[in-house]
Amino acid sequence: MTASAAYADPAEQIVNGTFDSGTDPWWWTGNAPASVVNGRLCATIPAGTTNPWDAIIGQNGINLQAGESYRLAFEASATVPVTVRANVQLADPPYTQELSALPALTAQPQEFSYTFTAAADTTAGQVAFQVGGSATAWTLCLDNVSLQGGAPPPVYVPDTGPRVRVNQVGYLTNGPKQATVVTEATTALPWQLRNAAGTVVASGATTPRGVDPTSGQNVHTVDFSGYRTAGTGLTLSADGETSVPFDVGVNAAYEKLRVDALSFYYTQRSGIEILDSIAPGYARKAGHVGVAPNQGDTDVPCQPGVCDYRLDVRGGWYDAGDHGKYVVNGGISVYQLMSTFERTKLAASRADKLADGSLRIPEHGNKVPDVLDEARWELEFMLRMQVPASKPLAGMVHHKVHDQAWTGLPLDPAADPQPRELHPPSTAATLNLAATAAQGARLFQPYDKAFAAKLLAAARTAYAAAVANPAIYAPASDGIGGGAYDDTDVTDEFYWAAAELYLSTGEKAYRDAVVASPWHTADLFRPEAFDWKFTATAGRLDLATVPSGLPDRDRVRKSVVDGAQKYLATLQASPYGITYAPIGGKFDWGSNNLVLNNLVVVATAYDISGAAQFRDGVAGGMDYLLGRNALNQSYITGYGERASKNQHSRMYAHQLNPALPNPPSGSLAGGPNSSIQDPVAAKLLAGCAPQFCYVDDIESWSTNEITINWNSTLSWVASFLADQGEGGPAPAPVCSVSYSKVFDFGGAFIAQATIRNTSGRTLNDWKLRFAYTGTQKVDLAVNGTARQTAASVEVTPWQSRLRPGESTTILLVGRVDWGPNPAPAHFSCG
Ligand code: 9MR
Repeated sequence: MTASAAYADPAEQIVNGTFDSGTDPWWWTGNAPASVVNGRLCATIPAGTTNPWDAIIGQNGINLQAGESYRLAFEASATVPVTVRANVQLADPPYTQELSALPALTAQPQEFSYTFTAAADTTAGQVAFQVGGSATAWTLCLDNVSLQGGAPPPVYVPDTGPRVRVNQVGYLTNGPKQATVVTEATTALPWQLRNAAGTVVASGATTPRGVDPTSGQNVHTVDFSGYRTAGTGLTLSADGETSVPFDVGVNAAYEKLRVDALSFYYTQRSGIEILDSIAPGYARKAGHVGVAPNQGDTDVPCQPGVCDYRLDVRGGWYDAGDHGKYVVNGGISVYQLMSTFERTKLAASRADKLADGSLRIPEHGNKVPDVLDEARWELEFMLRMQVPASKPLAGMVHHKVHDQAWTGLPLDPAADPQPRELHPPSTAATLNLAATAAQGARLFQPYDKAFAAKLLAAARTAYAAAVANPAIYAPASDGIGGGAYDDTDVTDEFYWAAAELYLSTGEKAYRDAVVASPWHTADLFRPEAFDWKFTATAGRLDLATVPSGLPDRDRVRKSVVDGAQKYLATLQASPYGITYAPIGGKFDWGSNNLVLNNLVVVATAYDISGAAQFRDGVAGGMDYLLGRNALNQSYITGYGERASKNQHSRMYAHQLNPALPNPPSGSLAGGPNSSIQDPVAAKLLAGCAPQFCYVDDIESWSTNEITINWNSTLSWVASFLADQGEGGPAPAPVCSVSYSKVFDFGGAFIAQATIRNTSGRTLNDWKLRFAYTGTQKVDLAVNGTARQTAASVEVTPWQSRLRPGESTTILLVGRVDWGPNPAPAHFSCG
């Protein structure tokens, strides 16, 4: 029997040779942009290149076996007659050719086919149409590309480790403790929990849950919430399998994650040298500061025909694994960083953990909370993207700035030689600036009045410009050299921007816009609560939590609690504890971010209601991201035994160059994506059940990227969880406070706070603490002394001893710089 007779049906080695599922996994050189036209892949080939390989359309990852015979077939046409090369070769040096055919293309599509016998084994082969060397420009179209022969491409089987799936970091001592067992069994199985010494410390029976639709697996769940002893190195066993080790008592891990997830932004910064002393192992030169070979971002022209000016748009964060900077995605990201901070004023939380000096960033010692310093890095960039006053579309905001063509991996930002271009203004980008600059205005006021004023002015201008230009949409087609971030419905961005402007200014016009928006009363708690494209929920959450005079604020608050109930029900119905159940069942790009944003709603419901089920839901919801899933994968670098570490990035490209680092600890991978748009995922994961549509490979940009808007969600949730200690019943408040204004005129006010001791014990030498959410400043207290640092007020009452049930009243005399003067949202005594 000859080798080739071993395979009865010739195997197809090409993925998507018919272009029925778009262009992936095909690639092309930057000078030959390609797209699917009438079902064929058509590429514009430039004039004036020299060599055939100066313009290529190709597919990598081709397996070839020595001695096997193969047939390459395709249909091709060219708008000018041209002879090109059709090669089957190694994808990397020395590019050894197994076949190099010379098809003569004509305007009429023709079929070509060639056979050859492979001389060597490889898993890194390539089919390459080398189409450079023409004096004139022309268009190539390809269809039905096929390479048949050899063994069927190997079926990728992920290493999923033990079939008992746990949160690989561990569980809050007093929190919920759930695990999942993948098993054929249909009846309950015994489980055992062992401590590090191997002693069984708890046991019970699993609950069969049937076939889980997100994984296709038959699964059982284990609930060991009753075990409440802190420890490290515990394991859970069932059905003859033992989980990876984990801890009980993980508050410190969430404290670390809060800092790591937020410190991710420093190494993503553009326009500043990254110092090894701050981010060990991540030092690099400042990117895109106008030093060759960079071509920006200090003096960037528009795309041809878009504008006649140039802007200095240095700074900000690189969006993701690419070097693009997008106002739309920057908006939701900076919103969540500022919201992480604002929550410290609105709920029981540890403001000190986000204070000056808390993160790994350079701006220590300036008395500004580090999370706000980091947010400012992006806000300053977004301000620079606003169209100058004297220009057409003044006040609108350019959608994005990025490279003219896609660059390869790895690439240090400072070494990026591509021209940078400003893309047209969009209503969505303009409203992203309006929303976040308005939000920033109230938060920065206590630290930097001039910056706050600048933000507020920019927000007002942007909002007015968006009202005047309500339908300038960023098109989906604008995705060359950077992401499109396209959006053709900006009613949600209008709602969000109006909400932030109203909360910061209290002005009727913005309130009217909020109330008139259909989003104000809609049930916007969809299967995915929000993301960069759907931002109405961000407005809703802030209207629910930031104090204001909104007439129906109670209804708004209740809507958040009701929405959270839905995510909780989804989580409870999922044997993997997933909060996300998309309509149609397919997981979207960045599904981990959607899981987390749903948890933001659940966490906010806890802050509003104090109902423990919501806090437990957030803790339980994190289990999925930290390893309780079908792949036994922690999606956060540095957290858990089997954590993602090869996320798609030009900077953290250790997988491609061992001299480069992996992504920093606390980097969230985008996660399972049913559409597997990138070549690696398309090839390895075809036909995947949603949870299996993920691979920790640097080239899998559609399942495994890092992104500023994903880490912002992680930061928010990690910060919430870190504030929850080890779970369990929240400590009962020591006092109740009723706060009201007794005089309010022309910016001056007198407020009265009556504090009642609701604890069963006498308070001695106690203090009252709260934070203002507006621009209030207390000058003087009556019946006590008041000390205000930024927005935080600490009152030492003259009545230093307060018996159970006893009350005391303190008057606060102060003023507001601008904006409304709402009562603080949260008080604490002790
Ligand atoms: O996160 C974005 C996702 O929702 C979109 O479906 C996808 C395709 O448009 O783009 C994602 O954003 C990418 C952006 O376009 C470019 N930078 C990397 C982003 C994350 O993959």
